[in-house]
Amino acid sequence: MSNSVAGLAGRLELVSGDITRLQIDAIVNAANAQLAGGGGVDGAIHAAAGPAVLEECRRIVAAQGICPAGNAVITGAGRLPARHIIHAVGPIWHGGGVHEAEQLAGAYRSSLQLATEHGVKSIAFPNISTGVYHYPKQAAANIAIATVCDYLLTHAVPGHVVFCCHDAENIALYRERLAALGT
Ligand code: AR6
Repeated sequence: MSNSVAGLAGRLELVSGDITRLQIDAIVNAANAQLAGGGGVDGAIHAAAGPAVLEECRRIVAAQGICPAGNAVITGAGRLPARHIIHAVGPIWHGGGVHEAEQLAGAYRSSLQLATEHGVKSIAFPNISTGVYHYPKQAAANIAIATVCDYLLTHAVPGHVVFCCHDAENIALYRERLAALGT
């Protein structure tokens, strides 16, 4: 690990539990390309945020089309304590040969770029693509942490990034990886 990455430790945090409960500027949703809502963390976020957010998603798709894997859009957060929801679309795992890694990194990077553009000071990510989309969790954790670290090394905003893990396997993977960074 390089010294510069070790210096990021204070800007990274691991939290376990429900992302909808976090008091933070922005939470990231693991959305589908249609931004149509669904199960998993997407279902939990829309259920907690209320219908205004799904309506905003519909307007975005009507205006600019679907959000392909590797990209993200930003909306308000409805009834959630956060100020923004960033809807990131991760890849469906097809075995690793159809650019899934680039798309997963893109989902994290696009979310961070939106956060910077909107002055988001703190942002929480779920473990994008590791549920219904079946991305292998170890590989996804490595990509998520590496992509966030790369971005933070060259951007002061967002200042603080939370990895919000909901299942025991992801919590253990992130704990181990972040400990290696000194967090
Ligand atoms: N807070 C934080 N993390 C959660 C929560 C929660 N409340 N609930 C689940 N997770 P998934 P994907 C974790 O399936 O694989 C949807 O139907 C969960 O442990 O939500 O990107 C969308 O509409 C898992 O590690 O998202 C898409 O169609 C992680 O969230 C599709 O699923 C991601 O699991 C996206 O699939």
